[in-house]
Amino acid sequence: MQPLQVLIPMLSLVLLGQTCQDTTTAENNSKDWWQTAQFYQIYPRSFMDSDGDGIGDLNGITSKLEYLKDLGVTAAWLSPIFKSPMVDFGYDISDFFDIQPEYGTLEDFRALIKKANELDLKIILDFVPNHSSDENEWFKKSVKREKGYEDYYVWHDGKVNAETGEREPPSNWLQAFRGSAWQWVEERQQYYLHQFAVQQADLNYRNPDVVAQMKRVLRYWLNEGVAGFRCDAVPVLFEVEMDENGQYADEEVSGLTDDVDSRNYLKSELIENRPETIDMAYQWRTVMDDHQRIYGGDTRVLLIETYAPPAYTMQFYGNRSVEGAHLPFNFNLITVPASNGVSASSIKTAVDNWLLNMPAGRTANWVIGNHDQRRAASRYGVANTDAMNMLVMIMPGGSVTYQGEELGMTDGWISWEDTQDPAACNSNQSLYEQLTRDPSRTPFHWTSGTNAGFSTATKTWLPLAENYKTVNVEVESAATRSHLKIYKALVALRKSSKTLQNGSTKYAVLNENVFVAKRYLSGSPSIVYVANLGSSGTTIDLDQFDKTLPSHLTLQIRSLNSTKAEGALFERNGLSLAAGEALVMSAS
Ligand SMILES: *[C@@H]1O[C@H](CO)[C@@H](O)[C@H](O)[C@H]1NC(C)=O
Ligand SMILES: *[C@@H]1O[C@H](CO)[C@@H](O)[C@H](O)[C@H]1NC(C)=O
Ligand SMILES: *[C@@H]1O[C@H](CO)[C@@H](O)[C@H](O)[C@H]1NC(C)=O
Ligand SMILES: *[C@@H]1O[C@H](CO)[C@@H](O)[C@H](O)[C@H]1NC(C)=O
Ligand SMILES: *[C@@H]1O[C@H](CO)[C@@H](O)[C@H](O)[C@H]1NC(C)=O
Ligand SMILES: CC(=O)N[C@H]1CO[C@H](CO)[C@@H](O)[C@@H]1O
Ligand SMILES: [Ca+2]
Ligand SMILES: [Ca+2]
Repeated sequence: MQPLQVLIPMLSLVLLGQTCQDTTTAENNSKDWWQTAQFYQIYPRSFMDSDGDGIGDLNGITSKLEYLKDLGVTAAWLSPIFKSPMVDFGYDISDFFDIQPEYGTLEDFRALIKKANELDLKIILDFVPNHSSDENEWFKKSVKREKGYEDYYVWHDGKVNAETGEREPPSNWLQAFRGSAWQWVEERQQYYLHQFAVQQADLNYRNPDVVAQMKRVLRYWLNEGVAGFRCDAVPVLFEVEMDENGQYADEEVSGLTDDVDSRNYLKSELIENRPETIDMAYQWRTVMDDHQRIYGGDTRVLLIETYAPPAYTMQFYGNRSVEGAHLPFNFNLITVPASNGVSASSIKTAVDNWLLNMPAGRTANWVIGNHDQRRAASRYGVANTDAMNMLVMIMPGGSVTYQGEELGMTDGWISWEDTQDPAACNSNQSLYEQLTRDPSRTPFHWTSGTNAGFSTATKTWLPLAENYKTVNVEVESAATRSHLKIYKALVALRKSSKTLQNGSTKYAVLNENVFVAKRYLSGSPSIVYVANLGSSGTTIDLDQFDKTLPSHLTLQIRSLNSTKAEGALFERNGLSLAAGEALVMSAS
């Protein structure tokens, strides 16, 4: 009996592996919703304030869902809305099963889901698995070593310095917001680990109770009707295990900076990108799939936040026998060197980094901004706003918009006195502007009126960006041409073009400033994208890119300052492009 029992599971594992491999290599052109989706990130604190306290909230979001519908968005993902002392603006959760009171109630959340369902919009929540707030009940119980909670967090006695006899942290590890990753707790007489702020204690994923508890969190919100999760800071989930003496090894010095408080001062090999983390993502995928199998409905998605190297990031997709995240976020366009401008070759490198490393049969995705980065228009240059929005929309797979990118919103300027972000507050007045994430978190611009129509309060939680009177939904909707109208045209094209949904992709750098891409599908018109990212005009011959293109291309969508006419035909050779001009053309 014994050998047979062992054999059967092994056999089915092998068969399962083969079946999955066939599916991924087979030509499968019918796409699931998330594979061509337009995702839109809402930063709830700054989207819409319904009750005049200067802080965005759930009812505010609900009141603006029609705007998202009108944009053509498929799914909105909300940055954390859970109960939180707001040390890291919701990324420090004190109750994973409840809503932050200043954002609303569970009833408000249900109303939001109901309205979204009516509009056929999907809602995705932010899952913050790595840590909880130090005000979470779990943490309080763990401090007291209450039964069942003793090992909920990563606790350690620390080391005794042989020379001074004084107690020191267990290792030299640094937190993301400057300083040691270890914090002493007098009551428990131990240190706890925090990869982010002191108030964000790392959960202990080597404890099966923690793993089970966090799956409960996922199921709880799936039961409330969400379409999936975007998982925060996943690569830091697991740290290296203790050695045989019960000690944690030190990270080596990286040589990247001489600022000993900065995370970059050390390598992050022991505290990031561990293999155990990948498997946890696979387990969460099973939670998503099980939920759909039991309750029916559309695929529940798992999106993963990772800034890791491709060899690590790509593993999140799954392997031959196990499915992983639907989409590990592609941050390559975010991490390209860009400061009020960007080069065509770095765009190509970013695209290569994803498409050349992505396993066969997986779905790509494109992200140009989020609440941790300077705004896209500020980084790539205002003149390249449309070029970048076009790029994320014409490339294959899912595309992600951070609120305001559709308007070309730029960074707000925040004084040291008004600074809110812990990443900046933990530094000083001369350093904070390099570290702050506040400029991309300023309130959304709805109108030219008071507080850009975001709030009726006398003071909003962060000041508004100065240009809100000209860069806003009201003005851009009324204008004949605007970033907003171009964005909408792009979404509409994505939805109607078989080529953009199902086609293959080819791309190149034509000269130092021009990036060009083609999407093609047999029986359907090809789509050609050209962008002059430079600060002077140029003329290109598309022959150098693709000799199979027809001699003339039809202009479909042009960047704001382009003087060409939509619907007009352009010769593929001798095509002139002004500085910042970007075009989407079709070729039948
Ligand atoms: C093709 O992909 C879709 C969406 O992922 C899936 O529902 C369908 O079962 C797949 N078809 C085949 C033949 O594999
Ligand atoms: C796929 O991942 C699972 C779970 O982490 C692992 O057990 C298995 O060995 C992996 N298989 C392959 C082929 O890499
Ligand atoms: C369009 O041109 C105007 C006038 O030259 C300039 O101020 C503006 O920044 C340009 N906008 C874009 C998006 O290139
Ligand atoms: C701010 O911090 C940096 C780095 O720790 C230091 O060099 C600088 O002198 C500080 N400036 C002020 C005004 O405290
Ligand atoms: C993609 O191709 C498949 C199979 O040819 C087809 O069923 C599907 O409708 C196509 N999708 C679009 C958006 O055209
Ligand atoms: C892009 C993003 O969501 N970044 C978050 C990563 O996680 C830390 C800690 O939870 C947050 O501070 C960031 O905002
Ligand atoms: Ca409010
Ligand atoms: Ca961790």
